[in-house]
Parts: sequence; structure tokens; C-alpha cells
Amino acid sequence: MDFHKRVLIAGTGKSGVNAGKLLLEKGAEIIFYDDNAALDVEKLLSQFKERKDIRVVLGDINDIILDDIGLMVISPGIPSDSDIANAVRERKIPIWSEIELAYQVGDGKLAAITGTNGKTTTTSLVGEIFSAHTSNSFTVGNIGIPYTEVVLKMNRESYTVAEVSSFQLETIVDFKPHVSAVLNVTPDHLDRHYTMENYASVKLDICRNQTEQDYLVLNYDDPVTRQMAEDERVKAKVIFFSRLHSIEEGICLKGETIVLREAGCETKVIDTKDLILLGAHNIENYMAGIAVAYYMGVPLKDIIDVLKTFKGVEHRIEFVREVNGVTYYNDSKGTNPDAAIKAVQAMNRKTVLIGGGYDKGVAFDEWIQSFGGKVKKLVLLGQTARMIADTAKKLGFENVVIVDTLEEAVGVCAKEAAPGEAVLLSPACASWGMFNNYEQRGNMFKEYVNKLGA
Ligand code: UMA
Repeated sequence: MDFHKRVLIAGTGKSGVNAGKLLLEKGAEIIFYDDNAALDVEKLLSQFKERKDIRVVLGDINDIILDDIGLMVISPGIPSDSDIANAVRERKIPIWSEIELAYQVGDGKLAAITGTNGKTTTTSLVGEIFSAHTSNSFTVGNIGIPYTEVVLKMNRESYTVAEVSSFQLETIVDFKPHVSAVLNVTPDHLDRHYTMENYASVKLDICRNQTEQDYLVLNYDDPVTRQMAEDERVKAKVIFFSRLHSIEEGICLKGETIVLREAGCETKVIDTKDLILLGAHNIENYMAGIAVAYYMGVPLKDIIDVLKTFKGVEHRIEFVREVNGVTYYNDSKGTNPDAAIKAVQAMNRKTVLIGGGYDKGVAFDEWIQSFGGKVKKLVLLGQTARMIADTAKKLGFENVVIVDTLEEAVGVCAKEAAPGEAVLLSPACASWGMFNNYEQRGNMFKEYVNKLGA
């Protein structure tokens, strides 16, 4: 691939900055573009050693610049039907997502995991399995480490696992993992993809360049992902996993034991009682992780060793602290109703729940219906607070309070929760609007909880 051309990088967050560094390393000339007219250009350029030749365009971009680029690398946060993407596409100039750029440069064996929920936990599990198997391994992508950041360290022997979002998959071209996985598809990001059909279709694009030599791991229990096996884009060998059904081929439960069934043979993988993470959804994450690692060529014995010690990820039903007999959990990663339902289900006591945030155009009815007498009070904040409160009222859940800040929410919860009960931050919404990202929201929650007097 010839990078000796002028490349427009849309977005100056983590993805854009690391794509820029990689492109400079490869000899390209780069121009940054960002919608945010108030962006701190000095701060952006301070991240680069060779800054004098980097151009930055904020707000509007003129035709002369667009006419003179050979490629645009687009950050995941910028929709593929945005004005900038449309203007570039009209000129028949290729648009690559940041993961496509990394893929073009990278080397070694690649696994990629998508799905509405569980992808960070599953990617992190596979990453731990890879790093126990080889010192030459990388965990990248939506999980928070841009693929372009580490790609130059890769070689033919590398094992990489990438968490990929629908945003990143929208603009792939040749991106081809050896093993891909779609864990589940439930309503999320409908402000960006408009319909569930579009959203599911973008997710399945993860496999569109795979061949018969590759593997596609799918959840048999989710009707959307089960159906994906029939899609004409699927050339890879499909490996199903199932928590609810006994399947002839793939990974499933036999009693309380996870087993691998392959070509008529059954191999015991692990008893679920030997796993640390709780909840049915985590059994599915474990199964998907086992399938991905196994078909990437990691021996089952090495996989099992890591399964026994894997403790999960930060911000995902994370135990924070016990104060005055009340247990606080941080599930800031619960950024859509389905993820938040799983967190409520995982609670084994009465719970005061903090929810609300950025509006992604999804409904909250199922989330409220999942409370089932377990949630005693709902504390709401952010753009969706009023809408959620109205839905709760409609469904007969009246114990709702709207607050202005997360700190205030923690204070209300501390007063409301009795000893033996739980406080759970699991917003069912993205953090945008009030926070930079879900990590910041989760970290601030932990900070406020840690300030509560014992
Ligand atoms: N921007 C524009 N125009 C727009 C939108 C954004 O110019 O229409 C600019 C912003 O002004 C900002 C920059 O783009 O300067 C931000 O780019 P970005 O939103 O793509 O964010 P990055 O910092 O590059 O982080 C991205 C992912 N963010 C999103 O997908 C929104 C991170 O996923 C990911 O960890 C990171 O790349 C590394 O791969 C976060 C996320 O929220 C965790 N993901 C969504 C999710 O998990 O649900 C998909």
C-alpha cells in the first residue's frame, strides 16, 4: 500500500491521533479535520514530534482541500453519512475506518469481536488468553487502545484480538480477521444506524472478507445472530455457541459444564462453578471467548488456565465498595438497555439504580420491566432523564427522582439504600453530553462513592 499521498484524517480523538502518527511514519502527508471549531490545536499538535507539516482544518472544509486528497481515514464517532464523508465519497476518494488503516499495515493472526454487549469482556478474556500463550500479542480497538497505536509492533507471529464496533465496521474495505465473532444484536445506536436491520447488517460485515479458511463465531441463542449464518456474505465456517441449547457442533452447556463439540467428539472445557464472573450473560462471554481463542489455534489447556483466573473488566458490574452495609457497583459500561438489564439481573438484593444519559433513540420499556420488584428507586440524570421517568410512570414504576449531577445521584442513593441493599450505576445510555466517555463517568462514580463517610 502506497501511503505517499495526502491523507485527510477526520476526527482528532484517540483514533485520529494514532492514525496520524502511523501515516506520518509511513511517509504520508496528513491533514486533520474536526467538526469542533473550538478544538485546542496546540494540544493536538503537541502530541506529534514532526508537527510543522501537519495541517488542521476545523469546522468547514473547502473544496480545494477535498479535491486534493488521496484517502480519508475516518474516526468511528463520525457517521459515514456525515457531510464530510458524503463530500469525500462524491469525489470517489476512498474512505477507510481507522481499523482498516491498521489492518492494511498490520501483520500476524487477527481475531475480531463485535456484538451489542459483552464485546469488551470477551475481547479482554481472549486478550488474556493470547498473552498467556505468547508474549507477542495485542488487545486493541473499541476497548480503548486504537488498533493503529500498536500496529507497527506486530509481525507474522503476532496474535491480535480487536474489539470492533458497528461504527468502525461501517467503513472497512479489506479488513479480514481469521476468526470473527458476533455475540448478540439488541437495540443500540439507532440514532446512527436508523434501523435494527441496518445495525445488524453492519455488524455482520465483520465477516464479509473472510473465506472458507476462516471462522465466524455466532450466538445460537440470539435469533438475530443465529439467522446471520444464512447470510450470503458468510463464507467462513460458522461456529455456534449456546447456553440454552444442546448443539451438535460448537460450544454449549452440558449440565453445569461447558463442552466443545467438534466432528462428533465432545471435550470438557470447564465447570461453570470454576468461573469467577457471575451472570448468564458472562457464561455466553466465556463460551464466545473459548471459541475465538480455540479457532485461533490456542491449545484448550492454555485457554482453561486463563478461564479459571479471569476477573472481568473495569466499569462492567464492578464492585466498588461497601459503605454502611450498602454495596456499590459501577456498571458505567451499561450504555444501552440490554446491557443494563443484565446488570439488574445480576443483582441479588434490593437495588437503588442510577440511570440516564445521552439519547441514542432507543426505548426504555424493557429495561424498566426488568426491574421486577428488585429496583426500589430509580435516580435519573442526563438528556434522557425525563423520557425515562415518563416511561417508568406509564409502566407503573413511580419511585423516580431526577437529579442534575452524578455526585447528587450518589448522595440520594446513599440516603435511600438500607444496609444489605445495593446501589448500581447502570445508565442504559451513553455518557456523552455530561462526560467524555463511559470510563470518565465510571471513575467519577467511584470517586464519589469513595468519598462517602464510613
Ligand atoms: N467528531 C467530529 N464529527 C463528528 C463526531 C466527532 O469531528 O460527527 C470529532 C470530535 O470533535 C472529536 C473526535 O471526532 O475530536 C472524536 O473521535 P471519536 O468520537 O471517533 O473518538 P475516539 O477518541 O477516536 O475514540 C474512538 C471510539 N469512540 C467512538 O466510537 C465514539 C472509542 O470507543 C474507542 O475506544 C477508540 O476510538 C479507540 O478505538 C468508545 C465508544 O463509546 C469507547 N464506542 C461506542 C460503544 O462502545 O458503544 C461505539
